[in-house]
Amino acid sequence: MDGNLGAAATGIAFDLRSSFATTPIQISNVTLYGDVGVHALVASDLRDLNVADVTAAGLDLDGGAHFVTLSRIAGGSGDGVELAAGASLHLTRSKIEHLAAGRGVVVSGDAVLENVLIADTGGAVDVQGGTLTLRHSTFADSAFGVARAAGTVSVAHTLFWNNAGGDLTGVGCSAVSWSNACSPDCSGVNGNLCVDPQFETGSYELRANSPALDHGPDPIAMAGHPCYDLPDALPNGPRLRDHDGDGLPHVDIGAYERDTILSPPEVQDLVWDEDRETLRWSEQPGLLYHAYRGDVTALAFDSFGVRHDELIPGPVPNSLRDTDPPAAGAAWFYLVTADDGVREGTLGNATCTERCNAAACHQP
Ligand SMILES: [Ca+2]
Ligand SMILES: [Ca+2]
Repeated sequence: MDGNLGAAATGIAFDLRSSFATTPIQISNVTLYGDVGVHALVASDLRDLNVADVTAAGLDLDGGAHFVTLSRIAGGSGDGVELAAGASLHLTRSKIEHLAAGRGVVVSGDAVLENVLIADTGGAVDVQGGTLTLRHSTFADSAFGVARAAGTVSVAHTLFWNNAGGDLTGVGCSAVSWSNACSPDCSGVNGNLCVDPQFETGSYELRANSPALDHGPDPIAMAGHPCYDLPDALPNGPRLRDHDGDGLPHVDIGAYERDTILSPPEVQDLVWDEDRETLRWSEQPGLLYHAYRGDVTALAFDSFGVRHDELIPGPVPNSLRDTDPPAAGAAWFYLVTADDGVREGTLGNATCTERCNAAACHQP
């Protein structure tokens, strides 16, 4: 189903039952109202849902495996998501907010939440059993952050702030890493912080001076996963971006990665001449350029070839010329960076991540 309005003034908008128990029922690009948005006894794949003003539960997941992405649950008096024992949920790149008294997610099954914002609710996640794996999320301005009565909880790269009844209840700081939690104060444990995250006005994105920016483990260990952050301004922003300009694309704490454009910026408009030996780009006054070359099979976010500045002839700073062909059947890649004399600019984006440009990353 795609592109519909399920408006049930009372009752369930979509009630999913199937004899193909493990084949997920797909619903996308739908706005739902009612007592319950989706009730599912079987597997589902739910994308681009807007679940508004429900009175019982936005998603009532009683059985099966569920994948939910790019969705928003907001308003109403019910819970956002209820996950029963025996069911599983992967909720990613989604928002649950402005629930009058309802909890964001109630977990009795096995849940993975990643790149999720839960704010202004009667409690972000209530763990009554099963497992909760929480990564790269922001939980703020709710009655509580994570409250565990039973089950297992692990938390990483998650930003808690201003949750009235505490950020973590029944969860020790030893189960939390690279996160921001102040109640209890988890700073000093597993790379955690307790700081004012400095949200932008009217959103939960991080300001340029936020101490939660670039606060994560070695980006090489992250391997570019998850790929994207929670989309607001930018639909598919890489999860790993370098904010402080040290060449290392450390992940930011929380659901949003800040899109910082450092100076000098990425080199633009690269195009080959007809001679197939000369590569040109747009020149900015006052900048120097560096060229990197390597075998195309070795190109990765932390492997960007060897610097070959001799390919850039001095009088023409906005082109390189390479008369050294690769071996038969092989191919070179080229990367070009700008340099203003203070710092070298970005190597651009690889899959899911900005390319690492620091000595620690360079693995030619
Ligand atoms: Ca970053
Ligand atoms: Ca950095």
